[in-house]
Amino acid sequence: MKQAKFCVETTGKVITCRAAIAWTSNAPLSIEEVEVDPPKAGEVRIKVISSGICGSDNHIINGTYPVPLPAILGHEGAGVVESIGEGVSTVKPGDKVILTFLPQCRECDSCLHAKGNCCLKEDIFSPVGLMLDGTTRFTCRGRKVHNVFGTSTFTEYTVMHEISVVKIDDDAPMENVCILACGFTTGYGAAVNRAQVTPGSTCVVFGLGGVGSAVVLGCKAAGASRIIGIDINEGKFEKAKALGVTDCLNPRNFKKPIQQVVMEMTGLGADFTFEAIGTTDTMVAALESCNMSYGVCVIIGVSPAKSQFSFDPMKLLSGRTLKGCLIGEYKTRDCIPLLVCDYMKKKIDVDSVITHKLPFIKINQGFELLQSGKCIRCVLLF
Ligand code: PAD
Ligand code: ZN
Repeated sequence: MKQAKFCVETTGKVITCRAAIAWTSNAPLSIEEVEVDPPKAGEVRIKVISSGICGSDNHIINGTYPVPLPAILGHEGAGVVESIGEGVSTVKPGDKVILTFLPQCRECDSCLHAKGNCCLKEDIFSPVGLMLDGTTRFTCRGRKVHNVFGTSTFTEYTVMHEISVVKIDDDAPMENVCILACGFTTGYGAAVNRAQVTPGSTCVVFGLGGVGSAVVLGCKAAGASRIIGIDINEGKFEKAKALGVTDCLNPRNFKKPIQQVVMEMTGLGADFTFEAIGTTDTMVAALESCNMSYGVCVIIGVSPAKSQFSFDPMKLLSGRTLKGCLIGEYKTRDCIPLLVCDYMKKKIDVDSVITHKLPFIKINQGFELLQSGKCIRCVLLF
């Protein structure tokens, strides 16, 4: 199979390269040769350098987060711009970029609001898997292949809208910054931005995977004095403690609900709780684990399609706050470059969340590591 090269010779031409295709759910991804069209107006074609495997990719594979298939998954990438379409002004060929699932168009109601970050050009809540003009840039074996969230990083080359492409520092280390496209930023920002964890506070983190680990780092950076980590996989506890968790709990070791255990441990409940798993039961448990009067609960996990969660509204009447957030409430194109700089200045420890690195073609092994709970974050290198 011919390896595509990054050079001006490819500008304006179709690039043939390797990609991992999800033909159906509940099946391994298939490494195939794909054709990647040149970028149209407002689009950017990118050579992918690294990509994390996120819990949300796994939800797509197991069908709890349905997207149109066949598709190229992956939404946590870093790469280099190969070519740009007409009118693109914020990146140029050769620029190092982060490939994020949440655009920042800087024109919509959310983008123009000081706090909103859920750009209305997103394709995550009812995904269509196509570019904004309703077509796709990927073809495999004569069939059109969808993108995922306008990102698609499990491919050697991808095409994205300029509004989802984040230019970063020329010296950024490209192997690790990919997780600033989603997992790290999501967890860290949930603590420092969305919850605004306060010094001396008690925090509870439900789920100690890639996202939950970044929540822990955010709580610690904000000065939390006690961080309770909750996971059914005790294999996660050693790493969690190294990151800053002070107490680890496995709900399966208790007969009573875990929120009751947290109440007993903290007296009146935690100041801040975070759900980084994606089940409605753990969302209710997180809400009920925070202080009835001033506790703040932040939902991060992606729940299965069409699920609903119910709780006694009196839980809020007493003063609790229930929030959710996407990618740590950061406006992606404005804020991710600053996080990359913080990482390069060693102010945030992105590396500690990455436990495994694999060549891209071993992507299914990466998913096995995630599904078996043996990794925190696995990064694929292209
Ligand atoms: P992960 O699989 O690395 O971590 C999930 C963790 O939860 C694992 O350690 C599991 O053992 C643990 N777990 C599973 N079930 C339970 C349970 N019942 N009780 C306690 N622990 C449990 O995934 P991740 O960290 O990449 O992602 C976590 C969630 O965050 C997932 O739902 C993903 O879709 C979501 C997410 N949200 C955003 C956002 O912007 N809101 C971004 C990225 C990921
Ligand atoms: Zn917008």
